[in-house]
Amino acid sequence: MRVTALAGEVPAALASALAARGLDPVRAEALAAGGAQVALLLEPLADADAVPLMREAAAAGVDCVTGDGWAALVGTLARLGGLARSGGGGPSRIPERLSAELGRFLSDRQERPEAWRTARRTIPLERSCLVGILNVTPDSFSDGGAHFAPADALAGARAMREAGAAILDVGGESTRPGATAPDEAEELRRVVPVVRAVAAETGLPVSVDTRHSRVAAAALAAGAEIVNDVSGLEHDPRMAAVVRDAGAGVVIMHMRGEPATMDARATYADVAAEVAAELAERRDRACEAGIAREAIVLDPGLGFAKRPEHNFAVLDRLASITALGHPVMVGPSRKRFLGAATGAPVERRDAATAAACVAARVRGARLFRVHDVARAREALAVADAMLAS
Ligand code: PMM
Repeated sequence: MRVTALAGEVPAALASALAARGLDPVRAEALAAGGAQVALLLEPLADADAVPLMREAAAAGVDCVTGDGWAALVGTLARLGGLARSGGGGPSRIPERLSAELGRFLSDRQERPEAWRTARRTIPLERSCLVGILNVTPDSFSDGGAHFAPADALAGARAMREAGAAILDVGGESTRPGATAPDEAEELRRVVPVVRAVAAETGLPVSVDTRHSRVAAAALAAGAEIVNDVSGLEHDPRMAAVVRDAGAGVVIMHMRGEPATMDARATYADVAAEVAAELAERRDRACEAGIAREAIVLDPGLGFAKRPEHNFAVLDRLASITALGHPVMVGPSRKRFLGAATGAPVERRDAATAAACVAARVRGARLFRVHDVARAREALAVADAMLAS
């Protein structure tokens, strides 16, 4: 059974109003957080668990609606905490596994990940963190060929650093829908020299965008410190061990199937809940493989096995993913769903990209993978200033 957050809330406004009236800021924050309304979904729910859950929820002051194999709970964090503690297996209490899952959900949700641990440093995330895209591919959908030669890649990396990128993401495989993958030797040949030069010359943390453990291992040895795996560590069974052994940071992104076939798998009944649940499973497997929790960033995979309406729903309900307690990255840059909303062709989607980044920032994302770093950074500076207030 999995517990999924259905919506976020904004206790910060109440905390700041209380602090402005003289309450100790730490107490104001605790009070505001405890009083915030939270909606969540328990699924799948065994029939036998529904009755004790409804009874204990009523006793704890939590609203509970149940259906065929699921329950939705709405209540303040303080009351949901009380419900989680009512476990213990006695006849009048909720079953132990239910209270344990609920307790785990509430403690994940309380995590405020303000930093990301990589193989070489800790990257602060109090403010928006811009991840510049360096695709060393001849055929990426939006910048194909622009950085294909190593000298061009280095010039692009320097320009992105000047524009405010805090991380550079080097990829040698185009993952656009329907793309055919290069063989591993070709991917290695494209990526490794660029990673080595960019890491040495810019001093910025470099991530390698790959689904292949051999490419990841070679890039990490050449100076990369993060693995950005669009398959969420599913494609290559050796990838998790490579990340663990290097102590690398890792982006676990959501996708279904393979880039060549993923569009056929864009079917969801409740996209935000399903993406969050599938990411949570991949996160759990990564932790079981020995990857440190502080090394993991989650990404909903905008444009991967998602139709335009799915991408907008996931952005709006990013709370389902931020509630898992990891920093969240989004990569809306120049993607088709932005064209669906604006009518703009791929070469004129940077304003829409910046708008999508701001929307995601307001919903809790901290890392933004973009082509036009300067434009996104300017837009996010406004969102950062607003949220810091
Ligand atoms: N999108 C692309 C490639 N890699 N990685 C992460 N973490 N998130 C993304 O959204 C993502 C990615 C495809 O876009 P591109 O061809 O412009 O790089």
